[in-house]
Amino acid sequence: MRIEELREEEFVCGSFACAGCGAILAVRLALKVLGPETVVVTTPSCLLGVTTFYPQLAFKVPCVNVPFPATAAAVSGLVAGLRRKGRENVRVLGIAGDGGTVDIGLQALSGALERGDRFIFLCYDNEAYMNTGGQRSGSTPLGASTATTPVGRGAKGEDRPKKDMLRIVAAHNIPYAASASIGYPADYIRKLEKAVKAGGPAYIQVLTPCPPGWGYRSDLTVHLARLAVQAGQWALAEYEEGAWRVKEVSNPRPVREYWALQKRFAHLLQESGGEG
Ligand SMILES: Cc1ncc(C[n+]2csc(CCOP(=O)(O)OP(=O)(O)O)c2C)c(N)n1
Ligand code: SF4
Ligand SMILES: [Mg+2]
Repeated sequence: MRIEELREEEFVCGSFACAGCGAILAVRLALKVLGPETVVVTTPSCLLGVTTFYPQLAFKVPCVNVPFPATAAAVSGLVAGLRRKGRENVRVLGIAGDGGTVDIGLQALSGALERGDRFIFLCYDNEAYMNTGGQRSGSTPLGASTATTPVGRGAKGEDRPKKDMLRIVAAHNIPYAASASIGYPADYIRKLEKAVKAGGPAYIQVLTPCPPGWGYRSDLTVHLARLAVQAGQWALAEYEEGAWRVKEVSNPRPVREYWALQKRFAHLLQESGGEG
């Protein structure tokens, strides 16, 4: 499906997301691919906060909200319930932030992947716990300054590398797992389509920049989502039927170009004297 062929119908609209929120764009595109016969399961996060502002609900498809660690467990239950009712045509889409996926949601996700049910799990990765003030998560990149990995005397931001969640998921030998970026929407849409067609669990981790959390101008979201790939800070990878494919970057950019646009990396530029 090309971008021009996407449904015009919106399945998430009227949210309270910040201007330039990458997460809401990722979810909007995902639902345009999956369509109206979808149930969303989601969990405490920015997404939940900005879409379920009582009495308003921004989702136009059924949306089940569950406790923070439980997205994938609830997904499994829904898949079983729909199967029992003979409604296997309904797609179940679990959505969680990076904290809700790579940290607190990991155990439930591992169990669900192991059971082999047909569902799609979308991790929108803004690389920190944004809804609660930008604390580091297992998905925060090395060196990033966050509320809990500050920069100051004796502190230089996050001191551990980003958790390699895609490999962890792939180690469950599921039919399909991929990383994507909202800066490459055609690639993202193609991966969503593959996830829909997968004969078992499918996982997509999509990079979704966050203007207040990363400290950049809200009109730069898509630019940064592209630059992350071009500067080697985010791979567009696919694991399909046991084989890996990684998209080659045709126009690599120096990492300092990526750092320079975000407050969370400002100290790295000062340290390197601008050398990236
Ligand atoms: C068990 C539990 N612990 C902590 C919280 C508080 N909490 C709500 S949203 C959130 C941050 C979620 O981070 P992430 O999953 O990365 O999504 P984001 O907010 O970045 O979109 C936290 C810590 C909670 N609701 N439940
Ligand atoms: S804080 Fe970031 S992730 Fe949360 S709504 Fe705003 S832009 Fe989106
Ligand atoms: Mg997050």
